[in-house]
Amino acid sequence: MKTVRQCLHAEGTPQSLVETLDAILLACKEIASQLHQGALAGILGCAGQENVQGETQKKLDVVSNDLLKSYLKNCSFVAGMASEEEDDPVEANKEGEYLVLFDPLDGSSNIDVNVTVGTIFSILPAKGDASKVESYLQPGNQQIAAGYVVYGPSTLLVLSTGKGVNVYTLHTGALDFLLTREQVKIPAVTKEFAINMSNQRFWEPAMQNYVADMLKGEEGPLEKRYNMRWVASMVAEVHRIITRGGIFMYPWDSREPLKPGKLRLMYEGNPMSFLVEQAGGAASNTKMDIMDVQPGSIHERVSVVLGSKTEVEIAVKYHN
Ligand code: P6P
Repeated sequence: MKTVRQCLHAEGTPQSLVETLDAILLACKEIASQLHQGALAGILGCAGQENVQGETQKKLDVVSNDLLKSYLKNCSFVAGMASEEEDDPVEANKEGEYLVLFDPLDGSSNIDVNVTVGTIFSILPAKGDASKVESYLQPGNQQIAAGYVVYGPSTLLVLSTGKGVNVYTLHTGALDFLLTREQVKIPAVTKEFAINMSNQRFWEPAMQNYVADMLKGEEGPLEKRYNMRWVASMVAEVHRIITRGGIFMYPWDSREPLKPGKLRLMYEGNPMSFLVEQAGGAASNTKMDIMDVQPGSIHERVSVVLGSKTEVEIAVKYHN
């Protein structure tokens, strides 16, 4: 079975990008090892501090963030990085050609209840001074590569450098990710939706109407019986969609009306949209493709509707 390096070289990936991805994966292998020890690693629970989002940091959030920063700083091709857990960008190597943005441990509220979490990463070209926020504010359509590592029953890497999406499984013996699914394609049609229904009364009417029509099943205007999933871990939801299709939504809601949504554009919305589109799916903020959104700040949020292309088009139609 092929390794990540072998696949990347076969795709003609520049060595600088291969090394950058390798640095990310070295960190993720250590994160996987710590996660799978659970309570025995003595790093469950809270770190007793908050991140820039005002969220309580889990010890593993901090450990994961520090691992990624450490490996990426040691990679000469990385000019700088931005993290959900860092207020400001972190400069790495002045001669570097890439910016790496990441959510080191997405869904970390699930760790203490042993539910799947993941690391999400996005790679942009380094333009200008990597210590300046402006260098990072590039739309998602500028991404060179994106991926996630999902720490579930097995640890998987889902990666694209713009030439389709491959899935690799961590071989714990060899401690290497081996190719297990090549050129994954998301079915255009689906019967499975993922949304946090407890927020229903806070959604805008268009989203309320769309979800209500899905719940009407075969007798409703969408003429099919839908099933629902909600893991409360974006990486797990997106991985299910990459694997078998579906639509995932975290829309704007009136609880915090000044925010476009809960999820972050730069290191959640954009990398996941890149992967989903590379696998033949679609990703919208209900008004435009997520990857066309011009970021105004590193930690800005975005409304997310992504997955099976035909279903996303239906959802967007309700909003226009
Ligand atoms: P809620 C995890 O905290 C996260 O950022 C995403 O991974 C997940 O999809 C969402 O928030 C869950 O949010 O409001 O259902 O807890």
